[in-house]
Amino acid sequence: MRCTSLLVCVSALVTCASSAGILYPRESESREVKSLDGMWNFRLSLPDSLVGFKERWYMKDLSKTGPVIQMPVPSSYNDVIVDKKIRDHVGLVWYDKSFFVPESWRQQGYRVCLRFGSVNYAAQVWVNTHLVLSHEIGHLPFQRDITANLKFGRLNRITVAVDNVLLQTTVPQGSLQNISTNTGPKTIQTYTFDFFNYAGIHRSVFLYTTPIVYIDDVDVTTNYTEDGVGIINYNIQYGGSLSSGETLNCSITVLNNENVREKITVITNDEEGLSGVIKIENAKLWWPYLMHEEPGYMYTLEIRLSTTWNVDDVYRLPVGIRTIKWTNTAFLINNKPAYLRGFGRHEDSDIRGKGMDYALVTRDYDLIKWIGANSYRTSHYPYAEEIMDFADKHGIMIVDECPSVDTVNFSDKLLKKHTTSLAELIKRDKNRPSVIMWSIANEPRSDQKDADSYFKSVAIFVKNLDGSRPITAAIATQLDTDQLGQHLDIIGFNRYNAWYTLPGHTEIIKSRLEDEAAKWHAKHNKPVFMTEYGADSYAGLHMGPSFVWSEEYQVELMSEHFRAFDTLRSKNFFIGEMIWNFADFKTEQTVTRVGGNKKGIFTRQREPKSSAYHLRKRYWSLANRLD
Ligand code: GCB
Repeated sequence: MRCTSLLVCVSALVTCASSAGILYPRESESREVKSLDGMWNFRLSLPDSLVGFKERWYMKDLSKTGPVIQMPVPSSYNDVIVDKKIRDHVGLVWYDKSFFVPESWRQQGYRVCLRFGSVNYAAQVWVNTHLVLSHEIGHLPFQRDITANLKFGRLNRITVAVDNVLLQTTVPQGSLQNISTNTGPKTIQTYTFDFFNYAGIHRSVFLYTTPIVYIDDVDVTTNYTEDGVGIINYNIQYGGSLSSGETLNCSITVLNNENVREKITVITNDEEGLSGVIKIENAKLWWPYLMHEEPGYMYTLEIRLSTTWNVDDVYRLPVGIRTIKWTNTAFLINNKPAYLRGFGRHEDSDIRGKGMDYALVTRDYDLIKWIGANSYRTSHYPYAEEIMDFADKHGIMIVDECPSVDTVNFSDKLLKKHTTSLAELIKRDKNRPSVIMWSIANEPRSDQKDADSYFKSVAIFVKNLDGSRPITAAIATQLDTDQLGQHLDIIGFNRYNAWYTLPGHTEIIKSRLEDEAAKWHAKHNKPVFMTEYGADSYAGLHMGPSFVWSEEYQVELMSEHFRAFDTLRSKNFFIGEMIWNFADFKTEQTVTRVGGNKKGIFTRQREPKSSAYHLRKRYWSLANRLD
């Protein structure tokens, strides 16, 4: 076998979800956080994909192995650089960077962790020539205590190998194809999903410190009583070992968002006691945007872990108090039925690709609120934790999706990785009030042999990890052959009437859509929402009478969907509409796309098309509010 990828050749080193926590690094009295973002050395692994391993590039400065360029982190290397060779590279690339670790960290007895928010798709990481981390499945964080590998008071080197190859056993799936070219044989990556295979170090890289005995993870669920008492159930796991005779104290303080103490609970010397219940009189609930005058209300759980001989550890976790329930016709938040007005989205913008960027996220949330939406699906993979923080704070409900997209050829190996991606996602996002559902897949071939048992296993797996939220998926398979819907709590379906089916014929939409949604409900007796519909439009293309790809056609197609949605809402099982897509986005090169997918109601530069104004009118009126 010719080795072309990390996945094929060193898969034994790839870690699976571990039982340790993955709390977001936050500074406190006991914790320092140092960012390793900035410019890193970068080079492609050429002439062959494994040359970096053969020549052990992790043993020396990358700049000593050959010519390097400077690459920003976070960003997608295959978007930011204007070099076709880099954009189209299939296989491994290498990054390295020097960083300083203060001597004071050793003096204070800190434990130092290295944490990546996301590297796509697979990564191996060395610190000062020691292999410290391996991770597969992009879009999810991974970390490790690297204290033993550091040189305190000196410069250290971090080296990262990144592999963007997708195979039939990765999540998402892809294939490699060999083609002949003028300069000899070449391997190209192919995949069926409709977004660009951005690669690189996509989110922030942090070093953070903790004391030797530390808060490793926190689980929170919330509720409230009829007389207004908010309930926070918590469970805290600690890491590090206690010496014999050493006792553990944990105190928890809840701060409201004016930083006023609400309630203190103290538990002493009792590991069992790291679970408990906090009650808050006259609690303020977490509400979605436009469902309440103060949406997204967050408390802070201030956790202090003290031991007899070690330094205290302090971690502050944002917490929203809300309940989620679902019946066979409705989805309820704080016991009120909620109707989802939302989008499918992508982490995508020009130049940075999927690189996390606060300015972009701020603009996006501004636009989401401007348009009056209250929700979106993280199609088709988990979004950055920083983006999810905005959702918590602004009251935007999230259908949180794992990276399983267009899944075919169901195998045990794939199932293992698919469930690993969900385990890592749930561990990361379990405490977020904004997360209202887990989406276990987008458009799998759920009519294929084995789809039934495969998705049954996925659904049971998720339910065992979190029974407090419904599971859903975006189904594209036809209703009579689909085998996935039966395993879900809420049915999501994608349909492109008058676009891929009978383009130009918007007159088919209303009756088809009403008929299909009613049948999904009748088949499964579960709530139904539309996870995708839409039309491409090329911003600035106007045609009268309307014609496919014009702004007028996109608006007309939306109007027909709105008419169907209105009828469906009156039938009382239809819980939401999510247009595809929030903004135009980059895809692989294909003749059916003009510079990428243009179904955005905003352009890639976040300028509104005619459809944005049209959707705005609808979403504000659905919220029963004039803006
Ligand atoms: C779909 C996919 C989405 C595509 C969209 C389209 O059904 O779920 O990833 O981008 O169609 O525009 O074709």
